[in-house]
Amino acid sequence: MKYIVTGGAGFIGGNFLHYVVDKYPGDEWICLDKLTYAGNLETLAPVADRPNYSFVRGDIADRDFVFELFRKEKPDVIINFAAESHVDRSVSDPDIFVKTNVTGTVTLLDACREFGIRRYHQVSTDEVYGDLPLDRPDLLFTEENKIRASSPYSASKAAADLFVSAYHRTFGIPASISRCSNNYGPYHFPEKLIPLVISRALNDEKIPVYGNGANVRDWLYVEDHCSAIDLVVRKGREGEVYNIGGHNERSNLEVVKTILRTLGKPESLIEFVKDRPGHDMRYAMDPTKIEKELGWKPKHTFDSGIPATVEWYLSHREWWEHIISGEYRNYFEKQYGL
Ligand code: NAD
Ligand code: TDX
Repeated sequence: MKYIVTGGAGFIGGNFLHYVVDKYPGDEWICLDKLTYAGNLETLAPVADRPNYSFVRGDIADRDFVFELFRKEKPDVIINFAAESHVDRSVSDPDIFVKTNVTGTVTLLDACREFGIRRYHQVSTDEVYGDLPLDRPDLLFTEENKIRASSPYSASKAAADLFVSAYHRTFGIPASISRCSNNYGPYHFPEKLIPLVISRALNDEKIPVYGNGANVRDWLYVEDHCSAIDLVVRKGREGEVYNIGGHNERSNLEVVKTILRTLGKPESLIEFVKDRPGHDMRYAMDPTKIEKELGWKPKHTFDSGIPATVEWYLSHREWWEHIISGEYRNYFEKQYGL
């Protein structure tokens, strides 16, 4: 089988390729990535020399390019990780989120219509369900929840999901969707909370916490997300949505304090800053469907995943130091003024 993995030079797509390329040596894996600020070929170094892996640079929203690639490669499966993924950037520049996340997804679906496909899989997010209140811990997102996006990022991911479902129903595209909670782990770009805290604390720099730090996220170690996607693509039913999450809810302040404790750094590094506009209060996933139907189970808890992640950032300083010394520095100064 021939797979095209879009966005494979990013955080989750990169970890996914590390997970599958050696596990399935009889399959062919093509990474398609535009290499935006978030894409990094250094992330793909662990698989770069494998005979069943190759890389092609391109934009999923470029119709001519995508159609030509499908004509040439005749892929069996598309797994679409490619996206603009940072909520704060979607607040300052929504347009690119529409281009990549919506137009890019529709372009891939149109190529699937034109050339045929065995499976199209859309990597989506819990953020399409909006948020939950802090005072109702009994409430979790199920696949039946309404789509209710809050940010331009989540609106663009929700729109993409609706196109995937519509193309399944109208054109019979054999498509599936998975919606995962917040990921963390190796190769996570340091604009996101956990790698931002680790990289800044290691340099004894201030840690910006939005609002009062009470917002809750449901954290999943990235390898567990990868195993779930692998299962859904191989065994999940067409036309279905699968929620992915590991019941690891933590407030942002708890997350920051846990990392500081793990690194032996003082809590005085914490600086409360202006809140994110429209900031979602709480995400919490109910993964019962994927557990019961496909037998998926996460291997990691927050208590085992955080030390493993901190350890990875300590032993891969060159990976993130390259990033924070580049274009990202300008973004950080504009976003936080710190
Ligand atoms: P990321 O920002 O780290 O990586 C995105 C990748 O997509 C980069 O390599 C980038 O170069 C590439 N890309 C961007 N625009 C492109 C385009 N137009 N054409 C081709 N490639 C393009 O993102 P991530 O955190 O790895 O997220 C991957 C997917 O998982 C996204 O669809 C995201 O919505 C979803 N998701 C992320 C999380 C999370 O916690 N990070 C949780 C749930 C779902
Ligand atoms: O500097 C910060 N300070 C802070 O308090 C940053 C960057 C974040 N935060 C807060 C905002 C959120 O409540 O931490 C929480 C996590 O923030 P992010 O790491 O930006 O993630 P989030 O907005 O929850 O979205 C992530 O999970 C769902 C991914 O970036 C999305 O791509 C995914 O769909």
